[in-house]
Amino acid sequence: MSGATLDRLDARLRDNTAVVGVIGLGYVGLPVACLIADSGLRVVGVDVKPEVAAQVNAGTSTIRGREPGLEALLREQVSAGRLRATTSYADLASADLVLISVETPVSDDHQPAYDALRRACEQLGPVLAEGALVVVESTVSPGTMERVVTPALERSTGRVAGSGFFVGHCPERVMPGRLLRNLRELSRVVGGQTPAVAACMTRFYGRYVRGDLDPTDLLTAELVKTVENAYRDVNIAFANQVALIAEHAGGDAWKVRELVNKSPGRNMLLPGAGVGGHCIPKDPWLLVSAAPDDVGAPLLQAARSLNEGMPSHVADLALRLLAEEGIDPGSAVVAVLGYAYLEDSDDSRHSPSAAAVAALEGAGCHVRIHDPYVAGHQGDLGSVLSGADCALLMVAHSQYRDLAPEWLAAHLRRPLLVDGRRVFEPEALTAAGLRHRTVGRGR
Ligand code: SAJ
Repeated sequence: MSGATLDRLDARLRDNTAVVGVIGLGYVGLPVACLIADSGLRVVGVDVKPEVAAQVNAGTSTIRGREPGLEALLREQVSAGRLRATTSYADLASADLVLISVETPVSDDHQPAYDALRRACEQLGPVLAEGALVVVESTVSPGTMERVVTPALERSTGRVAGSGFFVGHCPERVMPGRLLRNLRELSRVVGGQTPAVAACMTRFYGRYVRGDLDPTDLLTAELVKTVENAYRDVNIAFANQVALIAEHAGGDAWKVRELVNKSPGRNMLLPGAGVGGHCIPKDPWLLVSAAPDDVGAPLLQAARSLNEGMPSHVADLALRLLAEEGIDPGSAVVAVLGYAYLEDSDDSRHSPSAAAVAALEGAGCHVRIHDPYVAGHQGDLGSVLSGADCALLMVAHSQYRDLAPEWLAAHLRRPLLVDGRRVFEPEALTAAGLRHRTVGRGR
């Protein structure tokens, strides 16, 4: 039986009559829905949370933190009638193309957790129009499109992929604070079930993406996204490994990095107090899950373990400073500066600070947390520091970079500081009378 073709979708894209569904209106789906509507197509957004659908229809962004231009673009598209949100999958029956951007976390034992993805496929299938194209934008483990998404859609539609409907994978490359800019500017790998599907997808994404659109197959698209983030995790882990060696050897990893990077073809990243966020801690595990079960991916697993160990490492530096002062951890107050996972961001997902706080409290310390961006921790820095026996800097927020070491020393009950991001010049800390440790620097 000759199945449906992509001709109808192509024709509707050309005359701007295509209807696009977006499943999952989070930090990927919402800006994507706005950009597609802004490109002149009608968009139906579906989210499992009624309050999200209601907020979107009211023109109110559901994304925390500052996202330049997002709420204005959302309001414009909603008032123009090009974008509306619902919790009902039935509204996707008119969609010629459906994007899936639901969460794809990993479980505590580092396995892909596809509940949301499977639910989306199961609920979409019964209403999916004949010949529609379904594109997964969520990051998935290599092999997922073939072994999870396609079978789930074939079961729920009762049709065969490649004739009754088509599948694609176009992983997102967003970063909090730059959602719209990244979606418009960055290149995208466009994985199609067939070259014809990939070509149709590039025509669709070309409506709003100004970066390169690189057509390829489904597996390559899955590998590119998980590899690019595993690459970053391994490189951060290398910097942290050098930091641990330098501390023990009595060296300065920061000076070493500066000189190493003068060597052609070197680009050593920054040691630090840990690796947080929604991408880097998770995506390497999605790649690991595609490795052979018996051998795994030891390099990627070791990198994850090393990076996950940095928060407790810097907490331990604080405990050692306290011990050298003869302060019992059980009676010590430690001020943790920074709770977001990234400087000048309010995003605290997978925050390394949470692990550092747990390590300090586990040793008996009383911990105070400050962060200028994270709700609940935005108190006055001076009062958070006063009465503290030690400060542990976890995030290189600008507010902290601008502090004078003398001001820190004057506000702390005891002049002890651990600098987890080398925000300060160690010599300036010493001159201000602080006893201090910096990650990556030996005594
Ligand atoms: N970090 C270090 N040392 C470094 C760089 C980062 O310790 O040299 C830490 C950060 O403090 C943070 C974590 O790693 O806790 C992640 O930082 P990140 O700069 O990688 O920021 P993310 O998590 O927002 O990464 C995103 C990713 N983009 C996408 O997944 C689409 C990543 O691939 C990008 O490289 C990164 O943004 C970017 O720099 O654009």
